[in-house]
Amino acid sequence: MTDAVRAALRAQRIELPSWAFGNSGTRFKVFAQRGVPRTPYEKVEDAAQVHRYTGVAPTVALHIPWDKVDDYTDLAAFAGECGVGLGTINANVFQDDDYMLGSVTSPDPVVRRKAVDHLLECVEIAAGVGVRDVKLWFSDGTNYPGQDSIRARQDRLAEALRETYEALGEGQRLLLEYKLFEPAFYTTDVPDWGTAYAHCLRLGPKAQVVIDTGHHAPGTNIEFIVAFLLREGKLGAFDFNSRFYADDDLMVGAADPFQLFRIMHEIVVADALAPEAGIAFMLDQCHNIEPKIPAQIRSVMNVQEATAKALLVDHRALTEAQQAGDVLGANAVFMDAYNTDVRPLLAQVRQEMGLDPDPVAAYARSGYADKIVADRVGGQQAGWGA
Ligand code: PSV
Ligand code: MN
Ligand code: MN
Repeated sequence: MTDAVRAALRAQRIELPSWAFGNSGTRFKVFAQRGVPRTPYEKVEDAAQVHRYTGVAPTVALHIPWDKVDDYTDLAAFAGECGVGLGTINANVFQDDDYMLGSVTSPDPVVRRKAVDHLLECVEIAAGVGVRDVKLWFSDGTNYPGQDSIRARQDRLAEALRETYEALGEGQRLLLEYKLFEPAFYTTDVPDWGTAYAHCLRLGPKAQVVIDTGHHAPGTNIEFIVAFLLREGKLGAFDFNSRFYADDDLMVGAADPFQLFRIMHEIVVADALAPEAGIAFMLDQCHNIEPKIPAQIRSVMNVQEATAKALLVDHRALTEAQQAGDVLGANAVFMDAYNTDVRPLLAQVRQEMGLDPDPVAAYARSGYADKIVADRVGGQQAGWGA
């Protein structure tokens, strides 16, 4: 059993967000850190450090235009030299004055055209560097009852998604991310998994839903959503992070490691962990007060720990207890796995991969943090505060 568990952990893949490496903050203050990347190339370099010490984070997601470069093929080649590859292309139609009343759902057709053109540009960028996924999140919505027609906005959304979907190449996917609220406070045009699911279903097989773990009402049973979407073949990806209150973007597994375990359990039960299963496990986080590279390393480790625990669930015993109606027995099997200390197992997995068993310590010893402080003067913001 542990051979299979260790093999699954060695094969696991977690994608890093380029924006986690830049300065970020809240709407109150961005605390600048020294040595942060000044260019997308430097973000890729930092992401490569995370992969170097964890061995399971070989791709870095880009956010356009935060990571706009003249030549994406060149950036992809540079990433290759650093030992990583480019991952999901994230569209950004939420930081332009034109989008005050929405992007693809704006009442203004000129604004809608501009937004869809950006989505098409993202599809093209992805295709140009052989990337499978284009991820769409819309800040679109309204602040006041009566401000705009809820129905008309759904029609405009469907139209924009259709045009983008039609542009996808062979093997490409459109990933639609939902979020309950913010920045819109009354209605949001893609507020929940049901809305995202319904649009993806209409679009076709290349459209799938993204679950950002920070995008739900408090108390939402996210693992139920995971189970449902997996069963329907409509779960495309995760944006992992954790939250105490709203969309906090804290390190995954920091606020609620038990929830992360429950999510990973549904993944394991559905046999959806391996990269071939097609679920992209991405981080979507901001490190406002903590050092960014170690925070990404810690986040990857947190996902690995939850995954290892999920892989250790005794499924035979669990099924037996479930079928016997043994409520407490089933729960005990589940909790036994959760309460296992998997850190020695993961240390062993890392050694089998030729890595240091302690990625955080290995990175700290490397001197990279001092080097970037010395080399890089004047970091750029991740985009949120820009
Ligand atoms: C929106 O809150 C979101 O989760 C989307 O995924 C954006 O692309 C991302 O944050 C940027 O951090
Ligand atoms: Mn997200
Ligand atoms: Mn978010």
